[in-house]
Amino acid sequence: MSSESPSFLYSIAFFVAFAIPEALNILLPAFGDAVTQRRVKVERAYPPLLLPVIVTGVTVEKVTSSISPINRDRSELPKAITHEPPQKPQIPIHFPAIIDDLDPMAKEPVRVLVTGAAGQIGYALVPMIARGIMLGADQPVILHMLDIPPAAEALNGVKMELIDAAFPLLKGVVATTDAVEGCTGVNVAVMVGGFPRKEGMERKDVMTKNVSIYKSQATALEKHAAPNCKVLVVANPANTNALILKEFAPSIPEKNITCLTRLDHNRALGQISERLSVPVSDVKNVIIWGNHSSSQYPDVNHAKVQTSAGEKPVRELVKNDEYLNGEFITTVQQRGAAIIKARKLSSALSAASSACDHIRDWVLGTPEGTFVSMGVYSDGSYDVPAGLIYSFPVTCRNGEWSIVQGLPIDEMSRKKMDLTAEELKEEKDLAYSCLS
Ligand code: NAX
Repeated sequence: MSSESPSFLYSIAFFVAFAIPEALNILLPAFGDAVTQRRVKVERAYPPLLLPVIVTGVTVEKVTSSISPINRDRSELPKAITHEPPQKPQIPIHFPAIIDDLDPMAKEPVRVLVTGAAGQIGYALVPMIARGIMLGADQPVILHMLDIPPAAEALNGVKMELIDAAFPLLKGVVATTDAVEGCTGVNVAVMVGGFPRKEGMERKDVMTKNVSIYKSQATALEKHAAPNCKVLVVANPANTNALILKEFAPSIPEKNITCLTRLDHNRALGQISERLSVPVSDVKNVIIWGNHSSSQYPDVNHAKVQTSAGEKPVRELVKNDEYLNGEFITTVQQRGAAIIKARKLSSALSAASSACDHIRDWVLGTPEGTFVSMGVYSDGSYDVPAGLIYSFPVTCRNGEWSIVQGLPIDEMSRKKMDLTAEELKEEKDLAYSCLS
């Protein structure tokens, strides 16, 4: 074999790339982990080099993007390579870190539907999704935007702006007024479109309009969305719209239909952060119980703050139960109205951001030891009537939420939780009366 021949050069390359690190891998376990990670990158970049690796007895579990982009939990991410027999525990490799510098767009795009996309929340939400705030900075998306015919021109304007923004993760935009086209193949549906209450309208009239919208969109989603599509209802009355959607899309698992109370949850975190002058990221585990309305119960009894001396209960740090049981609760309950008063428009950027938080945590999981609030189908936990869409504390893992169990509930909380459940029962009855 001449020193210029390709096979000679190939052998040298193989020796430097694998044989030396492999020897060190056996001798120095810590170095071995770094080698393993590096090798994954090399293999993805230069598949022909796999052959000599296999010849030397190394088993390759190829890193692929075949994990369903939705329902993927960080803990499920593949361990990229294992030696046979395994000599030492393998360190799970963070998937995005591996593909980042080689092929950041390797994943299949996820289709995300936003209804009411020409409205003000839609306008704030779609760029967040296209930037990766909802599903991650390495997750390509195709946006489906649905609105009604009178908003078609404005919707097209939003589409033009999305194109002009040249978002690298955005692989396509469907802008339509046809519910079937809008719902076809979607993996995530964020239902923002709805009929707002106008001056002089009875509650029942608004409910009738929204029931009919959610009934027909439920049917379109059930027939045309991707299997296991995750649904988040934002439009008000959010809990009851979600319930109607669930009723008219019986083949969509009830676990996949939720409503947004994360905005209220984030508002509660924000109030505690302001009160204690601590970063909002240091506050966790507030709870919104019940309806996304002024009857909701923002509860700090289980909330904690990260301090230099470890985690401390919010009540211990605030040292003012009168505030926490009074002004704090009404401020969170009335925050939407305060925004309207100040802006002459309802919350949009905070609603859009909270919708991203809701889906992100649902799909990618909540951090260890942290719970968040989601409007979900009640199974009777905490003696909340089963069959309502009620906001509970939840944790998320493997693309599924679970209600946090076993939190002690004091007498004041019980009353407030029952009150908001009562309102939801009335809304449910009203919605059903609109159907008949
Ligand atoms: P906008 O009035 O700005 O936008 C609503 C959009 O929905 C409009 O473009 C309208 O044409 C469209 N629409 C109406 N009927 C539709 C249908 N059948 N199919 C598709 N699109 C339809 O309202 P915006 O400020 O964006 O608020 C949207 C909804 O979010 C409202 O119902 C609002 O009450 C609700 N909110 C819910 C929050 C929550 O935390 N759950 C907080 C923010 C917000 O108040």
